[in-house]
Amino acid sequence: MSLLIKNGTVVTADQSLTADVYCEGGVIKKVGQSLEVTTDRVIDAGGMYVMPGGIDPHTHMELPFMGTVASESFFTGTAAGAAGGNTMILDFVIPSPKESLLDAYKKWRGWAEKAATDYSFHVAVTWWDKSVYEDMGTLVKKYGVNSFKHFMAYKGAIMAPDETLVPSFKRCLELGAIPTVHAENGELVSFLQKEMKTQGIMGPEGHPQSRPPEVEGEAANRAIRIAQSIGVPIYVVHVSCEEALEPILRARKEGQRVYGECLAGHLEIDDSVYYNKDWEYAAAHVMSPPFRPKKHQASLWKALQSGNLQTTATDHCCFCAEQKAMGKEDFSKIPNGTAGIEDRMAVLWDSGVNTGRLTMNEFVAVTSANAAKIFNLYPRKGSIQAGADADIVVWDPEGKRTISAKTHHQNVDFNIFEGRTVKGVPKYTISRGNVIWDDGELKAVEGAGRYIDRPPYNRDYEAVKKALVHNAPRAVKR
Ligand code: URQ
Ligand code: ZN
Ligand code: ZN
Repeated sequence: MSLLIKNGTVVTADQSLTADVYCEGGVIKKVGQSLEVTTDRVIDAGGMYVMPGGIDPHTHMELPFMGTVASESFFTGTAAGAAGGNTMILDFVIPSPKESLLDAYKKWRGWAEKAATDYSFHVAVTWWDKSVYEDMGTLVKKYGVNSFKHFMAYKGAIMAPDETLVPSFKRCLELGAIPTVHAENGELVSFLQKEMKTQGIMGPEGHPQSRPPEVEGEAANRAIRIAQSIGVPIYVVHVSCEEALEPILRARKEGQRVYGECLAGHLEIDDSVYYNKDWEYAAAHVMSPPFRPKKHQASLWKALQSGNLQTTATDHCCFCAEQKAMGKEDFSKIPNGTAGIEDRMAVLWDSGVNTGRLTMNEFVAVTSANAAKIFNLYPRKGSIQAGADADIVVWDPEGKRTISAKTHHQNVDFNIFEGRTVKGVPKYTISRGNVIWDDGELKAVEGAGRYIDRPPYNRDYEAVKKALVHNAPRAVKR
């Protein structure tokens, strides 16, 4: 299958230029002026932008969690993502405590075979012993994993305490992998949840009050300091508030390799949702970290604009009303998670590019290229150049859409952006040269997606150790 995208403006993280793009065999073959080629299909992209397909670095398709399973499958979720301009996801393998990381990885690989677009996995370290140490090595060396997740929240379930974080971060350094963290102090959350209930607060409003910004700020700071002490880079997922931004900004100012992600939801939605009289509406917004008071949104936007947060994601983890109702009598039992994979790019374009907060090039950086670079997928993904995978979105800046659960393709009965009109929508989404979102028609194919290996960053640990001059051990001869 070959495809020529003509008359468009190619927009990458680095430049914008008028150029045609010719794809064949799933890869981009040529980018240039007035290309003359024979081709199976021509898309006229006049007046539109030809950009790298979105990469969502944070999703949880069909996640078993809090006694239920997320309602979005790898097929329906990646298909909905394509309708929103996405061509790749990075999902999470989350072993139960004492479950072999390798067994969990193979289980998730089986589930993901139905994906409609390409995918890769972060693997969570939810417990620690010698076998975890070994499995991390096997996952890096044999299975193309180069990022390991640590949930500092969810005490009694998947929480990684310091005695797990420290050896796991060290192992990441040895392997040339990057540790990532969900930064909330799980001990404090557990304590504050009990405090809420003691005061008789059992509704969804108890959720944000049991995980205030300082609970996230403490964990973000602790994880960043642990990474600094060990000399390993770190990636903080779903940064939601000023208290978590503060340690990131401080560390980056000191030259520490700290990367941060923010969610489209946290940029646009505030904590008033939890005080809505309608229980179902409030519960539908229960996710962690919770949506925050409005002032945090402006700080997140500034951090994105200044390059202090590098990626945007969705944390797409869907639970329908009857699943959320598991917490009807107790907010701490409401399965945590909200959707977003179909709306992230349009919401970011509307609130970012249309308002002047982001240039189009910065939009590409934060929705695709930066995630590709941080997780070692670039330029195969996140770029428009000969040799890259033909993962492309043709963006119509004049197109409009009103977001609604009634019309979205996500397999969930609620949309946190319900009723919002956006200007700027994907006209075509191309996954490895196949047009799977075709001017409003979804043509995603179950199982067409491919697992993408991500090589480690630096195999030479000795060289890395030597570079850690600030930690150089000093011995005294006595
Ligand atoms: O914590 C996460 O990232 C997963 C379990 C999704 N749920 C959520 O509330 N963010
Ligand atoms: Zn999380
Ligand atoms: Zn998550």
